[in-house]
Amino acid sequence: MVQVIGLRAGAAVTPLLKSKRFMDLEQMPGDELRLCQIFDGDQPIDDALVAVRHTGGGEQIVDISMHGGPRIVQRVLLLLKGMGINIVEPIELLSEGYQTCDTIEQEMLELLLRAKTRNVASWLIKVADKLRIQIKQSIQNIQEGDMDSARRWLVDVLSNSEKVRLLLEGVRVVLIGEANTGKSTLANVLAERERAVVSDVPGTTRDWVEHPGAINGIPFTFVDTAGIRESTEPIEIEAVRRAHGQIELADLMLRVIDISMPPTMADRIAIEEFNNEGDKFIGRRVYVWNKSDRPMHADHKILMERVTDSGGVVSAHSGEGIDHLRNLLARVAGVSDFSGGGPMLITGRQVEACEKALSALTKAEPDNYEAVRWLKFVVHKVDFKAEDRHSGGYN
Ligand SMILES: Nc1nc2c(ncn2[C@@H]2O[C@H](COP(=O)(O)OP(=O)(O)OP(=O)(O)O)[C@@H](O)[C@H]2O)c(=O)[nH]1
Ligand SMILES: [Mg+2]
Repeated sequence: MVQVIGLRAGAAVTPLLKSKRFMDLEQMPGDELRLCQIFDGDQPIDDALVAVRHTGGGEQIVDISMHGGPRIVQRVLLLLKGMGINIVEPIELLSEGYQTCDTIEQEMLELLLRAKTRNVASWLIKVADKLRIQIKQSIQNIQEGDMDSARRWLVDVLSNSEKVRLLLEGVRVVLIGEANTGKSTLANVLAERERAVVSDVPGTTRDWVEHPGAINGIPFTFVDTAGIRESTEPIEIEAVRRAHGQIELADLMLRVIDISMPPTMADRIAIEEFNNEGDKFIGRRVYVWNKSDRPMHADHKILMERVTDSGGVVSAHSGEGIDHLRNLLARVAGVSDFSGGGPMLITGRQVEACEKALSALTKAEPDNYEAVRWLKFVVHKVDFKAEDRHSGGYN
């Protein structure tokens, strides 16, 4: 939703909108919603529901709820900007205290604006305080000569930082498999949304489609790709090439096999790959046999036995096995035990500072002063060069 606020905001946005009924947004009562079309010049670009609120101070607040995705919203923002409307970045909406917060708090607030689930948002709010407390504790440990505790904590917190990326950006699961195995249907079910185009014509999906979803409050993105099959059609060859490109970007690979059809050569090769130690996806693969509501082709039994803890049998239609699959995906991604736990480093800057602190502590002759400085830097970004090494001391 785009919100336009200001004196005569209604009049300002009226040129963008058309509706069946004559519409003067300035006069529109506050308890009405109106269906409009948004125009870029003569070109309609989206439908929108529009409401106008009139504040006591003579300002108007126009809410424009659009139908389309981020690109449409971006286009509307550009149009508004072109009309002289000032675009406010989310960060500017943070409270006035933002500038005076310490750096951990500021970074947390910035990430909070992008949190994809409620769970992640509440985790972020708590994690900043936990981190600050732990950093202070580590500084105190070093000052008291207990370098081991500080080192141990740093090693521990640094080893968790990859998990933070999954929590913030979401786990990326790419669905691959032969055409018509039910990848799009399954991606919809997993994301608990209806979005991708599904049909019984093999080769329906021609490009990859992202379905944002969540498993137990952890964001997941399910990436539906074009079915992998031999084709001489250029568009389809390109789609398959792009599917392979998506595999490279994924955290997990979910292979979908049609249980009701005879296994194909590609299915058999995939089974061989599952336990191939040399493969970079080892431990990050989940295989499912979809369409369990149909009679099973006997040849699959032996293949399934070769894939341990695979994901098993599911039906995107009946829902059989879907809960098990969702839990398995969370487990394989390493986020199933996430309960908010202890402190974590939430930005690259924090990770870098902790790495420097750790390396200062693990030198042949540990540099405690340097370590404390980097730990303090995690909490408060300061310009090191401007600080005199000998003037400040530890505190
Ligand atoms: N019986 C049954 N049919 C299913 C199931 N899942 C998908 N289908 C059907 O299988 C057909 C293919 O499904 P899609 O989801 O389009 O398959 P796809 O793998 O995305 O196909 P491409 O995009 O062509 O590669 C559709 O007719 C679906 O309704 C299932 O669990 N059971
Ligand atoms: Mg598809």
